Amino acid sequence: MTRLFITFIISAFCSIGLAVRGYAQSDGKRDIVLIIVDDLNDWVGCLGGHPNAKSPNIDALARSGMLFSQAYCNSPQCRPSRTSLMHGVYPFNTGIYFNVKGPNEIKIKTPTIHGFFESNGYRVVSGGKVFHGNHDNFGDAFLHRPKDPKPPRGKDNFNAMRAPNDGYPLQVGDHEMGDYKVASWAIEQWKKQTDRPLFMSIGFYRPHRPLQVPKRWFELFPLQSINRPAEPNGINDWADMPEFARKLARSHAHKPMHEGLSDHEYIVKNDEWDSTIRAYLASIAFVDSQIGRFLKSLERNPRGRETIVMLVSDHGWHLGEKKHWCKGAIWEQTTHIPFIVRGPGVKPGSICTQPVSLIDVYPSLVDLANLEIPSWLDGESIKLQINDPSKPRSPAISSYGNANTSIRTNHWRYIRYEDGSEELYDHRNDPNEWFNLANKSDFLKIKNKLINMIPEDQYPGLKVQKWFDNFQK
Ligand SMILES: [Ca+2]
Ligand SMILES: [Ca+2]
Repeated sequence: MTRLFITFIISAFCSIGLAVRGYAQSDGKRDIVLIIVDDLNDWVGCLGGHPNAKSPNIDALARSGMLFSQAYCNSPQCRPSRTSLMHGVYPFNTGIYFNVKGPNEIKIKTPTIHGFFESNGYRVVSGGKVFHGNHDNFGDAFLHRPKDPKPPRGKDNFNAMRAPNDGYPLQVGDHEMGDYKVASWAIEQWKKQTDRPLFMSIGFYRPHRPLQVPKRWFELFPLQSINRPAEPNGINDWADMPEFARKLARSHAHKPMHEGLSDHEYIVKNDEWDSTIRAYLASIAFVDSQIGRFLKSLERNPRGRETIVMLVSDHGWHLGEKKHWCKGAIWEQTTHIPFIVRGPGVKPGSICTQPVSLIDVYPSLVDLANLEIPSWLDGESIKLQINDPSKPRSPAISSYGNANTSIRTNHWRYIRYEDGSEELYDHRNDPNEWFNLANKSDFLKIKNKLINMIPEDQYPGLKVQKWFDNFQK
């Protein structure tokens, strides 16, 4: 009896000790970690985008929090997507639509998510590729994206203007890779004990091209085991696609053709479809392991605060679906991304199928930090869905220029292009977007409803047709 009583007293004391050390901070503030993966589509286990995909650490994160299974980017390129995410404003409200600068872009004056948290007393640190291109250093610690090792001389196929057939198994250890260094840096930042709560953004670069990672990650995916994306059985997917959509599929983010061939035609001609899928899968498995290294370090909890972890990608990626490659389109495969949140009040293993998009990251993290959401933000917090995943949300809006707009509700995708042509897909029956219903009279009512969701008064932008004229003669 006595021993049991003593054990009880000791364990009660330890529990109190843990509570004080753990979650009883007087200011009630939470640490926040935002992980952004570059060019990662839905080829992760928890989203089921590809049968060969291996992403055990991202999947474990999803199991420990809430997975938003219908999450989208607002722009299918790095610069506009990340600018929109970090400032919390839609591309159609800024004119920032493409990686190339447009003539009408506004200079955003409201603070980035980093600036917001800094002015609210957070220690802000940021490492790896978080912004696209130039940005000022900010916060307490900053790490530029470290460079990656290259293949031996004459073996490097990478050229951003060329087809994405640049997969190569590097003969180096993981520790030589830039993403490994980013994870190590983030682990060190996390360990620092400080009075202030932490806002940390971490940008991982793979599976962005070049698709070059250490050899052992390629070995997880024997070439014979690779599955190509599904194709409609006996139907030409292009048959019901508008001419504008076919041109978009042929384009490579509006870069020149390869001696008259599109990325897809070039890759098929050179029999490099499977090997490129393999290199993309290897790149995902590699980056997943680096994300896992960092997530493991969170178990230490040096500041004793509750922690919110969010993981997203900046846009999706095609590997031959619709005979399209890479980004620069507004179909499911280009826009669908992982979007996971873990933290206090988030039920482990929960899934929300309502649409969410990157515009919602900023207000959601502010809301989850129990701060007031600034009025200039365009997105909506996900707090309502964390409490009840069935609560409806506004559609995800993706822009590729001011007149190429996609509306994604949880059942439908409607696209209107700058020449007025349209696509309409019913995701309940057609998750691959094979059957364009835009010209079918039975669907006129839903189509009109979706058309009404396209924002009016969008900032002007470059016309995509111009690129077609230049590159697809
Ligand atoms: Ca990107
Ligand atoms: Ca089709």
